[in-house]
Amino acid sequence: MTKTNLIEKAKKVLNNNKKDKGFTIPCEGLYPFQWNWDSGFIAIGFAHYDETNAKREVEALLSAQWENGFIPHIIFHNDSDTYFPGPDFHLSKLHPLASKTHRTTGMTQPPVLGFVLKELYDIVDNKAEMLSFIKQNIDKVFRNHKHFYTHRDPNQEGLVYIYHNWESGTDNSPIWDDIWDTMNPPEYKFERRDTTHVDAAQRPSNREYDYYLHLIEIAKEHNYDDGKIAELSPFLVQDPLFNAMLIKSNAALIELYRIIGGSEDKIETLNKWQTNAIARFNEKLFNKRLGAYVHYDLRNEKQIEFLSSSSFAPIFAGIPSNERAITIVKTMMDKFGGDDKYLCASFDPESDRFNPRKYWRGPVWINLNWLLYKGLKLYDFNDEAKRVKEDSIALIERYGFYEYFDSRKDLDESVGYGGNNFSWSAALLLDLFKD
Ligand code: 9WN
Repeated sequence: MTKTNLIEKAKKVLNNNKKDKGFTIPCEGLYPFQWNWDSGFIAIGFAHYDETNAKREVEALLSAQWENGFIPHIIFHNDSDTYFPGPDFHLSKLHPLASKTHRTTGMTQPPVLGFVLKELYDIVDNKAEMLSFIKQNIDKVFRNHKHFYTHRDPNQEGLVYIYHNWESGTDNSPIWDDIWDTMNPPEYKFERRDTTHVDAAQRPSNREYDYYLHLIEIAKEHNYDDGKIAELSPFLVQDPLFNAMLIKSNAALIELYRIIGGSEDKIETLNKWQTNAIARFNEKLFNKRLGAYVHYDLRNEKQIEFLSSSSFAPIFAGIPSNERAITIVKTMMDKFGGDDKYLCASFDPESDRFNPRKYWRGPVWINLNWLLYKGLKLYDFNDEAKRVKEDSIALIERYGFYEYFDSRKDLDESVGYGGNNFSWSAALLLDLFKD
């Protein structure tokens, strides 16, 4: 397929997934609502050819922001019975400060909006118009960060926690397996919808869903109160991907406030958060033996010693020193980057927990590749960046706009898995082509 054809196809995927209310679904059937970090990546894609849609995407997400600054992970703008669990399970209204206009979940996702605003500004030609849009919305993102640092950092150490694997965005990563072992939830009766769209072998198991639902039940019992969740949730994790997204977004807000002018107090606050966050991140989340960053289990007070694509994501936010970045990239290339593999598997291909077909237990995801590509360029690893970019394009060109892909090369079958016509694969391909 020529580059032009691929670009036209990508736009078609995005346009078809766009809904009248201004938001874009990740893909038909499997994910029929608005998802938080998906929308950020989708807005970047739209910015390359339709600025209005890029702005509407961000506005649709922010329209459901809670009164305390929290931005939820799913916005149920519409009804649909093709997804479980829906709004009646999540019941966001239990929280006194939840959105009064939108039904949402009571959890969030990696906070990409800050750096997405900066990307939109960098991409478009009409900077003045985009800056006026950013001016109208930037304080909402600042309030969101304030919420994180006030309510999700119980030890006031600069790193925020997630209380659910769905908040990480890397839902069934083997990283969580040891946490599941500390829990014993009931066997819930529920009807899975995802496995009516996608082969069950590519999705989490029913038992895993019990854990997922149980964590929500605990949060609901306490009306989604952050303090109670910090005290009681068996899942309390400082995630390197999540915190790297927040740090990158802090940096973007600082730059944007500087361009706008007149918000010295906010810049000062952001700088304080940023200095603490980066120092603590490097101290607490780096694992020397593995040569990369890892997750920290805050409930059980220990590092979770496994490599995943999240282990390398901090390069996107400029978190490691140049010296440490060399170590991290070496780990990535040695373990994930052999000639027989596409970069970058979502989990350590050398681990016995690796499963190349199952969701976040091994497959390649385009959004993580995009973050790694940008991070590699930031540190001048230009050959490695080129490799990640070429692998991402090759996978989509050969197999289609899938949700995730097998990292093993030369298989005699399609290696595109999960949902097809997946929005962020299309959106980020547009961005990779423009770069
Ligand atoms: C739960 C929408 C989302 C992505 C996540 C991905 C998957 C949902 C699910 O789909 O998660 O949020 O039901 O499996 O893991 O990263 O945002 O595309």
